[in-house]
Amino acid sequence: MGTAEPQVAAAGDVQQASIDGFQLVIDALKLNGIDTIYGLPGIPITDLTRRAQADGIRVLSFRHEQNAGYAASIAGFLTQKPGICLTVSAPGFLNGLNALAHATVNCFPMILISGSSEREIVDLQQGDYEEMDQLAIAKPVAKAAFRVLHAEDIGVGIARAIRAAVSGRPGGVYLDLPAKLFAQSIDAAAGRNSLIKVVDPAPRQIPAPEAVKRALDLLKSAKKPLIILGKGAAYAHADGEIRALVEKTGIPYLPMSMAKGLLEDTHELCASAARSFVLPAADVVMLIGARLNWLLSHGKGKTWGGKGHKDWGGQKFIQVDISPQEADSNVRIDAPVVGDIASCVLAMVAALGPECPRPPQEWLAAVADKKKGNVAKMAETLAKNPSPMNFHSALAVVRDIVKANPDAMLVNEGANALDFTRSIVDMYKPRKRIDVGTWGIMGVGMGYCVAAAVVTKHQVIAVEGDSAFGFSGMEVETICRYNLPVCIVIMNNNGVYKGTDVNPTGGPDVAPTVFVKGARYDKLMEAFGGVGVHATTPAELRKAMEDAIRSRKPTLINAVIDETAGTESGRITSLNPSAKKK
Ligand code: ADP
Ligand code: TZD
Ligand code: MG
Repeated sequence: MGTAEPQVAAAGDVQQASIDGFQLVIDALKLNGIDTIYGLPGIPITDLTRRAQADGIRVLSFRHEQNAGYAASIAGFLTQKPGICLTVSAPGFLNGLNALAHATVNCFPMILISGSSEREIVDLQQGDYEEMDQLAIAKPVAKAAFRVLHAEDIGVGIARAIRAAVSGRPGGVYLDLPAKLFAQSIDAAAGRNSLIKVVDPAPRQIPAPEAVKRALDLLKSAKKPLIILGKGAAYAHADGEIRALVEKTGIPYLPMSMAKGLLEDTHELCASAARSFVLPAADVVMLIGARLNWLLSHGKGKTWGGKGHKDWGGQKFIQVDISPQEADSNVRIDAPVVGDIASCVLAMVAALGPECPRPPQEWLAAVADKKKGNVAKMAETLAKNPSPMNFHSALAVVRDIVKANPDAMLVNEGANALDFTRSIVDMYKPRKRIDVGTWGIMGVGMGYCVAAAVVTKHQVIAVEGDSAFGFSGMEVETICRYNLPVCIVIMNNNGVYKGTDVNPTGGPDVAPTVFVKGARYDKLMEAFGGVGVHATTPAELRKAMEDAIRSRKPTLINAVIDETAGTESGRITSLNPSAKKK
């Protein structure tokens, strides 16, 4: 093992070339254009990582499988090809499983490939090395799950995994490869012939003309129309079509977090700064690649102008989505348009015709007015320079840096560190902002940084809460090892939400939300040869970020933030049961 050449076995007098399971897996991935694996080696996949690297696949090794998995999931989002995460059995598999679930929940195409132990021992529960029925455990959180037992089925297994990950609504797929499979050898010609190059894995899905007409009739009847763009719209790479729809109709739009930059946040029709005005005021809302889940208050309640917690606000909804089951999941969808976003939006733009009616002037003026007021208020707050630095004064710097570097990828996680960044830092290009996603999950940070740098080759800027960073912090070694152009800014407020809680008993343990005061995360970066900077003022932060971008060196800036500055749970305090009672 360990060589890429097919082994030569004697069969009577005839010399027959054979190929093993390792090689078939590598060849099947390469045949389908997979050029990168995010993983962590060990039994039984160590040789798979070595031989994949020897065969020209980029194999990126992480310090924990969860981070490799998050990297794979976001690579899938950015490229529309399944991101591959490779792990060992039981514990490695379980570490990767979180990311697999995350990919499924966020509609990102990803394949978790895990080695597994011997089937006959696992199934009789006889206590194999790292014994676990991984396939059964993966199923509930995966879009699909497959196991391959015979080398001649590797081609089919990988083809099915790829198709399941990227077709229709994308998601996470689990592929179980038992240890014995890798060592199986079969005839080389037959083996190569068994591989499948997947044709058109994510076929266009053209919407029904009557669905398009129904949607446009409703849209044209609106007095206060609104478009909401979600990360499905960002994923679809239909940037030109979406811009054409917005600009042709002249309808104000609201980007969800990862749809920011699909059109530049400074676009005159962007209603982000008037969110709490447009949601309850709108009469017809067109959702494009966005679900009416908790992030949109389920399409009802006070956010939408409903009287009570669960009351309908009176809006009519159009929903453009690839999943035919998404409509009516929370409120009535009056006009579902099922298809891929590029085809749907293209069909709508074509059907609008040349003289498309514009929304009433009063609506546009009301939105513009609200925006102006809120933008002015924010500008006032951002202009302040308090000591110690707070989220606003630090993020005013990040905002300028991103504006000057619109191609940079922005990774963002935390609570206050997330919410303030989302509202303060404008994005100018599609798919540049990647964050905690549908679950509001902490721990995606460093995995996302690695994948974003590797996939896009652009500068990566990560704005991290100090708690959020801790979930994947050890991957700074990975970032240094691969010498990636990543600049991590830690909004260090000494804890979860803030650093000021006290232990009510007066005992020696600090409160559960509080960390070591004045921690020097910058030193962590220096341990691996990266650049560490301790920044206590906006000027120091600005210089450090500019240096990082100029040098493209792995950099970690410990930005000291006023420990009283945050609020409990950031913007979602209302979801916190105890806070709600108060
Ligand atoms: P957000 O969190 O930004 O609101 P969601 O993740 O809730 O976005 O919604 C994304 C939606 O986009 C999902 O319902 C998914 O089915 C849909 N989607 C993903 N890719 C496509 C595509 N290529 N075409 C159409 N819909 C898509
Ligand atoms: N664990 C996981 C995996 N995801 C989570 N979202 C949480 C725990 C709970 N949680 C949040 O929702 S935000 C957060 C936690 C632990 C951290 C907030 O602290 P921070 O950000 O330092 O990252 P701020 O700026 O101090 O608010
Ligand atoms: Mg914090």
